[in-house]
Amino acid sequence: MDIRGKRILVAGIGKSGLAAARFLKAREARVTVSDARPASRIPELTRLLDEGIMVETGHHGLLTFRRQDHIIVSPGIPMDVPELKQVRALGMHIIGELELGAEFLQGQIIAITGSNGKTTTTTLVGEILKASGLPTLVGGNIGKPVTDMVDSSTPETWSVLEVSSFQLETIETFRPRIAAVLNITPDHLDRHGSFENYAAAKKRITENQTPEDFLVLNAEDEPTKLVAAKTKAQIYWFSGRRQVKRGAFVDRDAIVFRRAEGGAFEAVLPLSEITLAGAHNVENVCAAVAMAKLAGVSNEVIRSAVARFKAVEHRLEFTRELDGVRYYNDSKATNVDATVKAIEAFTGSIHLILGGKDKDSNYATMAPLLRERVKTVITIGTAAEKIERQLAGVVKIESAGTMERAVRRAKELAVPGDTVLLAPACASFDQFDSYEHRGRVFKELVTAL
Ligand code: UMA
Repeated sequence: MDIRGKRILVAGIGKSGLAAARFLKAREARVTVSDARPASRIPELTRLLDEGIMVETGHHGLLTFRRQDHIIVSPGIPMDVPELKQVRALGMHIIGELELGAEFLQGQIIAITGSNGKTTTTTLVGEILKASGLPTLVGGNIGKPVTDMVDSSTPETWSVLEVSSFQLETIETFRPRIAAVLNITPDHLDRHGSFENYAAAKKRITENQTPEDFLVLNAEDEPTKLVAAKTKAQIYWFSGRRQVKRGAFVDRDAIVFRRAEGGAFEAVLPLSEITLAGAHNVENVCAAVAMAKLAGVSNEVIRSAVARFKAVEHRLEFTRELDGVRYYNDSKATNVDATVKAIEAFTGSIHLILGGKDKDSNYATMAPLLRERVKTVITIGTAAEKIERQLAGVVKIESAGTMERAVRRAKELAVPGDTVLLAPACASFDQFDSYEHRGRVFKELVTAL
């Protein structure tokens, strides 16, 4: 994309917007940023103006949008915002921050998407590649905008990117050398409108791949398997349960890799060396093994990097044991499927903190599992009423409202041997800045008990 001297609007002044605006300014574009938040809630405002970036706050102005050569959208802004819809109808060039950054990244890209497990898998692949000595950068939806990675990249770099459905909605040429879809389960239905639209956005990860590229797919997840029909890339599978034609899978008590259909298995690592809890994490490790093998990493390096790898913060993170009760922070469980996976990681006696901002989710699907393994559901946030309605009669439910009350109540209810689990199945934005903020508050409250 031609940047120098162009009028470019960046919509949204969050992490992505700030990074994109500065990236464009450094390349001599005439940059404007536009954010629906009022000026008083944008701490970076004065600094942006000092840097020569024009700022629009409090609304998105149609005129501002129309005056541009290009528009860069932050992932959190839906394409059906009226101003974007209108300029799109006029044929204006609109891309996301991921597309912009990826166009300028040097080296090769590994891109990982999925409803759950993205962050753990992305981090793990990054650790394995680093351990093998390859120049590696890790970023994307994980919290580091891609435009922020460009200056550190070289032709030898492997950039391991976590990519979300929001980011994939606004790609054009994004082409990973290795792409992976871990799973597709209902999430963000409030934004995408339907499961089909959400799955379609995820599938776009492979739309520019060629036969030289690789696509790693979950053999156990039906919606993910359908992506195979959409690709020109070479498909490798992963499975935590059975043999796959080619790819990484669990064979008795080890993860093995088979490079070619009908070929021999190579033992990569014993399951006993995986420190992460839960069957879903065995799947994540299988996916990471497949990607690392395709990037050319040796079995020894993969094995030792996996053995060293500890849970990422806020993903089934062990927080504390107090009076025989174990507390876990899975604040990243922002949808029903992630919460199901978190519950499945324990055998029973769980006090589960559920709730936050609803995303059009159906909590009733958890009923059988809750009956089997959960002693109490403690609700928080604006979704509480819906959760209580959908789960009435399934399990004992207590309404706590806030995290503080929820943690206190969980401590009162739990007896030695029980588990207190924050796995809220909702977004955090009704009470917190982010799921990280929510997880930190939970951990502080638990530590203070
Ligand atoms: N805004 C507007 N107009 C709107 C809506 C929002 O101006 O109509 C403004 C907001 O006022 C705010 C800004 O846009 O100032 C926020 O932009 P954003 O929501 O895109 O947030 P960023 O801070 O740029 O963070 C984004 C990702 N956020 C989302 O996709 C919602 C981060 O993923 C990501 O780490 C970051 O870019 C860097 O790449 C977070 C996330 O929740 C972790 N992702 C979802 C998920 O994982 O489920 C997809």
